[in-house]
Amino acid sequence: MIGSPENLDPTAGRAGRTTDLPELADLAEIDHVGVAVSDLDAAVAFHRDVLGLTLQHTEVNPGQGVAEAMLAARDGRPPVQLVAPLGPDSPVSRFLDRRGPGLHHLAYRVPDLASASAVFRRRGLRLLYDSPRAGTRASLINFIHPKSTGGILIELVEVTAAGQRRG
Ligand code: V0V
Ligand code: CO
Repeated sequence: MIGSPENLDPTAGRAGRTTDLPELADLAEIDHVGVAVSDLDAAVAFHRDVLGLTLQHTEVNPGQGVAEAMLAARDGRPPVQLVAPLGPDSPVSRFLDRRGPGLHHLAYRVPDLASASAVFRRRGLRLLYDSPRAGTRASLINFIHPKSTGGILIELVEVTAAGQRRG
């Protein structure tokens, strides 16, 4: 089921915002774009040495089954998050098997993940987790299933005080 935007009124409030909905999930900005890779070192080398992005951060996230690297064009701009599977049970491993390397998810930052998740759940979207889980740099994360969004795996990210970064 794809969430239907029947309440979208492009003339109201912030351009194109759904102001007549009773509540807003409050997507703030794009936090990062996730890219699935099979060889993290090779992908980092390409994005850094060929594309010229700056490597900002690397981390292993056993809960998500990935090793990751964040690279950005400029400090303060949304990074690309390269995610490589830690093993065959990783969701990224299934993705690579089925589709091969490439765009994997789009992450939006929200001020309050629990309430944003609740808003989208009430709108009928399929949230993957009942409660927030650990993301990169001490963030809290949840995902909206691609079947609810027209084919995009959407990640919701709440930056915590412990993991303060750009902006
Ligand atoms: C699967 N599908 C996708 C997709 N992955 N579509 C778009 N983008 C993706 N990334 C499609 C797939 O082609 C099938 O469509 C359908 O979804 C299958 O859904 P499923 O049977 O429910 O499940 P799986 O086994 O394909 O798994 C999909 C989900 C899984 C989304 C449930 O990947 C998952 O749990 N993801 C959340 C965790 C994750 O991805 N972590 C890695 C990033 P057809 O063929 O049936 O039409 S970690 C991260 O970002 C971190 C740590 C961070 O930012 O802090
Ligand atoms: Co991510």
